[in-house]
Amino acid sequence: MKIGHPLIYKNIVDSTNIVLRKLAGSGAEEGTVVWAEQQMAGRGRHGRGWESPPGKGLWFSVLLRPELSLPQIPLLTLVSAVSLVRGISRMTGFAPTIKWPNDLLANGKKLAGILAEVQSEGREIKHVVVGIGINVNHTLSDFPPQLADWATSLRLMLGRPWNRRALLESVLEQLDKDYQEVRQDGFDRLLQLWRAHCCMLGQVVRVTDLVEGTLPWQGTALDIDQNGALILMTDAGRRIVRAGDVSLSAGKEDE
Ligand code: BT5
Repeated sequence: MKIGHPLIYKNIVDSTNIVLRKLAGSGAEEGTVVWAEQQMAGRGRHGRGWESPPGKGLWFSVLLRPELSLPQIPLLTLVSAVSLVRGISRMTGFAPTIKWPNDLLANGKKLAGILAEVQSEGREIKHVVVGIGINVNHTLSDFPPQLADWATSLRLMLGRPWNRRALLESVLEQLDKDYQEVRQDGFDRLLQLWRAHCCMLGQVVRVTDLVEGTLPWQGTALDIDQNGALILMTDAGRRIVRAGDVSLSAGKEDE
């Protein structure tokens, strides 16, 4: 298998994750990628939306059929984030930073997001769809007002537009290399790279735990564990956060 083979292009879809999940159900091969010009119902985590206007970004999904256990699935989000950083920086010379669990940031603003959705039967993983959105050629006025302060694009960061097809190829090549490495040798080396590119380890952060549904924790982001969960040191001791939203400026509302 090779990530990006086949590469299926669509003009308008609801969500590339939904299109690919349907294809996966009818036997699409591992590595299949669906790439769309525009998403009418682009999705973030936990029922949130993802703005996906035509001509501005890369909105695509990758089909994986990994031999992992369910608790390990979040590792695929972390590895994908590393691949995105490497694929983007190879083409543009600019390396975004990673914010646990699924964001790429540039100048503190959101440049890209990842949504991994798993289909399982009992403990058996049928497939994982890894959806990736990268803001490429947006100018400020291309973002809706509620995102203007929080989102950015490669063009805004680097002062020039980028060829989206070439960027897609660079990112898919890196995703393929990194996924093959993980399959052969495990996650260790890529998680070390994740730590090196992460912008929040050692910092005081505020984390809303989306599994526990408790009030936000404040604490120092120590590390990630072997399943990609965030290890946080709070006044009340160590917390392991499996799914959450991190706010970098502790005490301030920025999510
Ligand atoms: C994510 O969720 O960041 C996951 C985004 C995944 C998008 C890709 S595009 C291809 C594939 N098909 C899909 O339908 N989805 C995937 P989360 O961490 O929950 O962040 C969502 C939040 O980001 C929203 O509530 C907004 O505040 C913000 N947001 C929405 N669109 C954005 C954009 N284009 N750029 C930056 N921030 C955005």
